[in-house]
Amino acid sequence: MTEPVRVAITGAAGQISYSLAFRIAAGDMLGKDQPVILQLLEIPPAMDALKGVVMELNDCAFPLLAGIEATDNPEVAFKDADFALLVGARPRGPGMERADLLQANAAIFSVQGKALNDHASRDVRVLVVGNPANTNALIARENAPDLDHRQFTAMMRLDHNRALSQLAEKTGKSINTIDNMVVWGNHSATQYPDLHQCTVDGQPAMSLVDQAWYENDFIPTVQQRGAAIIKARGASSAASAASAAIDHMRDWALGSDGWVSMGIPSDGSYGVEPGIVYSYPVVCKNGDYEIVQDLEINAFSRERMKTTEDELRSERAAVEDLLG
Ligand code: NAX
Repeated sequence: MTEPVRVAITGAAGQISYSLAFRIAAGDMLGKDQPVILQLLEIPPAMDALKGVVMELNDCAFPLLAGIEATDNPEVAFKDADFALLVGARPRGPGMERADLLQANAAIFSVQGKALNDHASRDVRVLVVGNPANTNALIARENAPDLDHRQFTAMMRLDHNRALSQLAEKTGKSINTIDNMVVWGNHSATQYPDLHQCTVDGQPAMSLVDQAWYENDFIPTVQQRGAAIIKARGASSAASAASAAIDHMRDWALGSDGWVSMGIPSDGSYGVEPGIVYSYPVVCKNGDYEIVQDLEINAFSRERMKTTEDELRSERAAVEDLLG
């Protein structure tokens, strides 16, 4: 019998987790022969709701679910965790400025970074979903000096999957004919979904669409997709966000089928400021990820990659005092 792995999820009574926890317990993230122990973190006012989630998880009688811990203490939630999905975050309240939001989340993610540093498995893989995801990942990592920076990543996979879906729809081809999709930068409206490297059925994507559609339709649709879903559903993306989180962790642990986009600590590749958590095209194998190097970047792409980098630099500047 394979030993269970420990998967911590924060914001476990929230709407993303209501899909995420169940799919992980069903084996969608780590495979149908890998038992999991879920370690669920919430804040005290949400502990009753979390009890309900635990009751439902039990009622699914998942064969792979080897245990559940529900707690409001990060040190308990992250104890020996092999995977940590940091979903819980402070939402923007009425009248809250962007800087206030960054600060409120910085307070949460610095505590969680310390708890991961002191209690998680030394090989823990961390995915930050809670917004502003890239900068929250930076804060958590700066508060975890005993772990490697590369263990802290931010979720760009939903943006990547949205880009795949828009292109598949436009070209009338299925998702699995598309290769080399890239989303650069920040999980925000400045992100840059780039089709210049992308192919559909082996043909360059840019030869199949016109520049006007690319600039005026594709890029803004992907950038604004979160807002469009809130408008339509009256609530933000949840099942698709959970699915993207599962894709991200599965590929990181088990290997990707080609290129995927991940928010990772910049090593200066493509001239991006080192240290900020920037989305790059990566290939995952042997439990690790590597940036796809030596891509040709034209002036159009360079300008957009810089805009999203500048936003991440300014986010970092706004939380400088909490960086460990
Ligand atoms: P919900 O508000 O439904 O759930 C968040 C949960 O987190 C709540 O139950 C809350 O009690 C809990 N929480 C707050 N502070 C906490 C703390 N310090 N420790 C533990 N739990 C805490 O939000 P949901 O729709 O699930 O979204 C969660 C986060 O994901 C938000 O920040 C959202 O902006 C972000 N998203 C990020 C995406 C990405 O691609 N990176 C896409 C989807 C989503 O918008």
